Amino acid sequence: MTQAQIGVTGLAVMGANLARNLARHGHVVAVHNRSLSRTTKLVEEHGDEGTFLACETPEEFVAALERPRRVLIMVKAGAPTDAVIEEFAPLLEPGDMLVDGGNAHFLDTRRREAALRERGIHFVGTGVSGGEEGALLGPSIMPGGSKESYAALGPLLEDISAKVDGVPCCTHIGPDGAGHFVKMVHNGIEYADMQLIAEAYDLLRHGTGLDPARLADVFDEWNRGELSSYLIEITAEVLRQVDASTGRPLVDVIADRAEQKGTGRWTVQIALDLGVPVSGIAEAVFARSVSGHVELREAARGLPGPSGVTDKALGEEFVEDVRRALYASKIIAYAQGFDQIRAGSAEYGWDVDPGALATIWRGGCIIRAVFLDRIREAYEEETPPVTLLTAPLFVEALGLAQDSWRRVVAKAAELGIPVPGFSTALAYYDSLRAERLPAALIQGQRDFFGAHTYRRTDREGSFHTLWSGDRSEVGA
Ligand code: NBP
Repeated sequence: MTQAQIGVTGLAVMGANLARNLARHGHVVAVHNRSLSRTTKLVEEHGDEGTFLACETPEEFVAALERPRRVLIMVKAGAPTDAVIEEFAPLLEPGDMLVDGGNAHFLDTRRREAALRERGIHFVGTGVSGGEEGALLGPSIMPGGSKESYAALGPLLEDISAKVDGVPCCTHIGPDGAGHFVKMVHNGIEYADMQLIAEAYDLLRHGTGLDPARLADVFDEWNRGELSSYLIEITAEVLRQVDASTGRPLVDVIADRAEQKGTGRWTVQIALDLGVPVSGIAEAVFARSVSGHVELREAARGLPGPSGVTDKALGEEFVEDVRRALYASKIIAYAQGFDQIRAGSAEYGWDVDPGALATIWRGGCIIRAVFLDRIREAYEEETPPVTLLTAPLFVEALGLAQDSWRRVVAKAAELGIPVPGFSTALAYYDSLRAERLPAALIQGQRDFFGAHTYRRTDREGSFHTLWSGDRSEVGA
């Protein structure tokens, strides 16, 4: 009887497309779904793309797999994943692999991995990026879990992943929750990137009065340079789209309330726990929430602002300023995201290789961009930079962009156009390069009201000023 090299359970859009991708690459794939209709539909519609073994029950599904068994779970993240694990784990044997390709929280993945390890089962929390199309044609894949499981699973996953310059967009990220952690940060960076592009659009649309069709040309042009990326490419597509029912640009008809599924929020929550300033991602998450606060926005709509939002005097030079400001802000967002990955890796002992990560994000995923090659190069230097900002090629890029960046943020403030992403990126840049920060004053305030003590620049130790006494200083 033919045995399947891998099984996929959960055949909604992502699971079905991954199963098809595997089958199209010549792998025999066992397929299963809680409700049989999805299994039947997949085989009826795409059965000719490869060899699928359609299974009605978990028992039949497990029996169809060669050993060690590889089971890819593609169900809704959260309780459904636990339900599926509980259903399948008792049917598996030591050495088998349960791969969770859903968008799980990495702490859940750590919990599940530890519990299944006790039972001898490898649990492989795997980030998958690229949406439905990526799942079918080649996603970027970020598997965590044991090295042993990667040896058995990696070749299959590399096979179906996107390829850039012949290199698969899939690599072993690190133990337990590492894969889902980096996928979470990937999504956080995606939020920041999208927000920055949206701000660039807003500045050009409302600052200079360019219409969406003309702006589509601007983004197309940008897509031919250092900003070249999937997100810039689709921005041009969206801006060029005309609404069939009204004849207006589609972007003017879409309600301006951005939704979110939660991975951006997780990124920020975890960054707060790790003490990593990911202000670009945080502003992007908050900007989405501001957009959704309809009552607040309606209540505040009449508040005073500048008399006009359009400055017709702004021409091609401003367009170039915005392009440079976007590139500089993007460098900051990615630097912050990679910093969070470094902090997470240190906290959980994962030993994540940031250069390898930049390599597998070059294709397949939503943030795929030429820019990722620059990040890969930065980490390939003999002495990798502490922050991407100090990698020589980014020092040069930021140096070239910074005048434009400042002009754009100042102009946005003058015109009353909100640019939280651009502004926070510039503030982060200036904070890191500052000789002295006003944190010294904050330490003085803390010592004043709470005797929290402070350190001095000229001596070791902690000190306290007797604020309500004679204001002399004592050692703490
Ligand atoms: P959904 O997230 O919409 O999940 C639907 C699937 O989960 C169906 O197969 C459904 O079975 C199954 N399911 C549920 Br709901 N509860 C279950 C339970 N208790 N037991 C067994 N199966 C259960 O599917 P998706 O959009 O294909 O995404 C799958 C995973 O991939 C998610 O974790 C998602 O976050 C992640 N992801 C999605 C994307 C994307 O672009 N959509 C990208 C990357 C990752 P049923 O048919 O019987 O209801």
